[in-house]
Amino acid sequence: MNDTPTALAADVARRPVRKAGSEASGTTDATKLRQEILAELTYSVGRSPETASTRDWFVATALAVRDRIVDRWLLEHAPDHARPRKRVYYLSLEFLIGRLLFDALHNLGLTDAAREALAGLGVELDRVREAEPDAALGNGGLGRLAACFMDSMASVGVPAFGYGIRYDHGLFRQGMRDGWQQEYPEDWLSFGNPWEFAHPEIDYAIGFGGYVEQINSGGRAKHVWRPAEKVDAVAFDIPVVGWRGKHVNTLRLWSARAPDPLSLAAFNRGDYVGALADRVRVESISKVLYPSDETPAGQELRLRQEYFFASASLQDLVRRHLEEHGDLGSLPDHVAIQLNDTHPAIAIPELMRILIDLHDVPWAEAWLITVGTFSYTNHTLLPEALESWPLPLMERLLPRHMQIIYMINALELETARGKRPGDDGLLSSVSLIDENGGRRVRMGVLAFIGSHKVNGVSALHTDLMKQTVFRDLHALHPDRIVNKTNGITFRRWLAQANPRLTKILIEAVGPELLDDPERLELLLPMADDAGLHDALLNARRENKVALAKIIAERNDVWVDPDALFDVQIKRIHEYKRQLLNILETVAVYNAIRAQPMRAWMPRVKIFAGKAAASYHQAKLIIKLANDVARIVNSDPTVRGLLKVAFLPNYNVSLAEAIIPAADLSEQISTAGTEASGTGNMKLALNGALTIGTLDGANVEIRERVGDDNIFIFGLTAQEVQARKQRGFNAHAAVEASPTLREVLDSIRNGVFSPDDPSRYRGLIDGLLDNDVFLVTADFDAYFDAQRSVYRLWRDKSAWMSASVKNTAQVGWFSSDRTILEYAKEIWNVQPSSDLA
Ligand code: 26V
Repeated sequence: MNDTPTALAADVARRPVRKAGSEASGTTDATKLRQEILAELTYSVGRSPETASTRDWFVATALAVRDRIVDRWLLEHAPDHARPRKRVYYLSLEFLIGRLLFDALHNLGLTDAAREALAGLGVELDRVREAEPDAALGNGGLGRLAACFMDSMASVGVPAFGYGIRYDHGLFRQGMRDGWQQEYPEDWLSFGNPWEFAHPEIDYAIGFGGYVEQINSGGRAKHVWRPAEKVDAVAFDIPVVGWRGKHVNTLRLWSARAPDPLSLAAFNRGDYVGALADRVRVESISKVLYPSDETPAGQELRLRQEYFFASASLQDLVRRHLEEHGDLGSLPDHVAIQLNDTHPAIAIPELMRILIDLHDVPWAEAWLITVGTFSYTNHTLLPEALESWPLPLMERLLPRHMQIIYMINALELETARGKRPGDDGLLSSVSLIDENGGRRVRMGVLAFIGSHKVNGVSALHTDLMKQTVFRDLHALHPDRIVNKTNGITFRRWLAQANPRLTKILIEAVGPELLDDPERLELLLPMADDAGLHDALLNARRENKVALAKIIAERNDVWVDPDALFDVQIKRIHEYKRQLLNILETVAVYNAIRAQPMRAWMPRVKIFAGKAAASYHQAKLIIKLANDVARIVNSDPTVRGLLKVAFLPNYNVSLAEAIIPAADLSEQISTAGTEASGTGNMKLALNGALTIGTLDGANVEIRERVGDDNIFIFGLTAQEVQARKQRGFNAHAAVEASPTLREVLDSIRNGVFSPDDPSRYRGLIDGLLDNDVFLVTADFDAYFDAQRSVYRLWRDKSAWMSASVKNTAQVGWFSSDRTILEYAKEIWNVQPSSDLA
């Protein structure tokens, strides 16, 4: 056969391969895949190979790959599919999934076939990969965790639906203007989404507002909610294929539609804008992802989003359950609903309403069903991030839910009174209604009491939950809080992101590694093997060259791939202490300037992350990083030995480029504030050494990799608490540290902001007056830990040995392990990998 693109297209046109049948599924034959891609290009995209853009090739490839997934997917969801196993419904307002092409190719074992198929058409797979927009339907850790969990549930065979919102616009695109963050709208759907199936026939009416009517139904009082307003929730499904293509789950995202496309009356009056006004207002619900903020979510639209997706998801799963099992009494036997933070917690009173008002289930039974079905994950202890809603807003938007919440509260308080008579402090702390400063509904309390299990995301975080925010609820329900330390999918964060490292690891411990990441431990006896070190160093260097190229393109800064790449990538927040890292950078800069001719070791400080649009302090920290970068990078005394780069628009794809090139991983939050962290796991897996505080999952990383292979510094969570109680004085800490003093003086006096010398006066004075996150308290310890880093870096083989020991001992942080723990201890679901 003539293999030129045109000849192939003609051939395909004669024998179109529209759908991969069962015989085609799983084949890794490049020729067949090439025909399928060409068929999609021709019949679905409507382009010829000669005129196709890279994006067209991406769409055609994605559609061809999607076809391979669909047969298995439909099989698993067939109505006559044996006896359906218990399912998990993962409710999350965020799914930070990133690009999907390599996920699907890798899990189906088609990456090489796709590369070959496209190469035969003169198209490069890596360019096609870049044409896919990042699906950024999340803010950070919580959303990325949901995406890793979707991959792991499909991989270990936990039947699951992820439920969320199909935002038209995901997290804003971050631009830089003169070092200041600028937010631009993100438009991932502008060219369509080849992974999704629109299901306009799956739609549910979601009510808002109105009033509750009490009617007499056969002698019993019955409540009927008469909403003033209705919004339709329409389903869009993305199939999620697991490792080796064995299982396919569904990510079902809801989009808001107005029941009426326009007001004809207004249109006929000539009011064309007014004719669309209602529709625009209603559809704004799924318009844009809510950015996480330093201020509590106070806006009505956010509450509407929460109820919209919680209600649609519950209506959907209740309908499915009734079809399959007939009655709602058995719901907890067949359904586990996981609440990803409190954002979907309104689902608890919604299920109560469905049971009581729509299905006549008595209260006590309804409550048992509800608690048996729900469980809740907490992701933060920061008081400002704990959700609560003003009573008047709740009363107005969800009047029936408010009645149910009052009733839940009354019963819970009665139980509490029974257990601890006369303890009024306890009663006000476990009440669903916060009476301090404007009455509000506490969503954390609602999620806690409506769930049979509540989990933290690292051992330390879970302990702190028991001691702080949930202390009294924990005393009343001592078996409810459990720990489920987070994990990451190794398929994305090792195999896809770092193929060079993966190849070496497979050669060292065997291909079974891809099924069982704990096999990485087999590397341990080779930790000092010079040949292995060389191979790893070469792979790392190539990754660093690739990152250096990105830094040159985006920041116009040249960095030396042989320098130590010191990386801090995460949301910009005061508690994560990017400022501490910048202060140390300035200290090094001062030291180089003081003794320019000393043998300084080349290092590159790499930052990336977004700040919430209204978080002024975080945006100022970004500006400071950029100001320091500008001065340091262009100072001839530094001679390129220290470089600073703030890479704009951090997202999943940029993380995939940075993590394989990192030598040092910055995990330096104030102890007790970072619930877990997951970037820490990704970086350690890829061989970076961690410099970090005893916070979140760092504690468990240290337990596994050993004290000698991690740089731990600073106050512990307990010490932080004690210092704060005593009243911490930053002035004293600064007086005790000449290095820190010089650093703060130089920033305060405008050394890095000659165009506006007072720019950082407020920042530095604020730090001295009220150092909430104890940056100054930990500075010296951090500075010393950085010196230990450089001492080890000088000894290449000692460094590489520590690096190997990191990779070897973090297999436990696979999200497959996390999901198996949830399945066993929270959901009571049997994963198919456990089935005979
Ligand atoms: C808060 C808000 C409040 C305003 C509206 C939107 C919004 C969205 C998110 C949040 C809180 C985010 C909490 C979060 O992302 N926590 C992170 O969860 C990770 C996964 O468990 C964990 O690794 C991180 O340590 C933790 O910060």
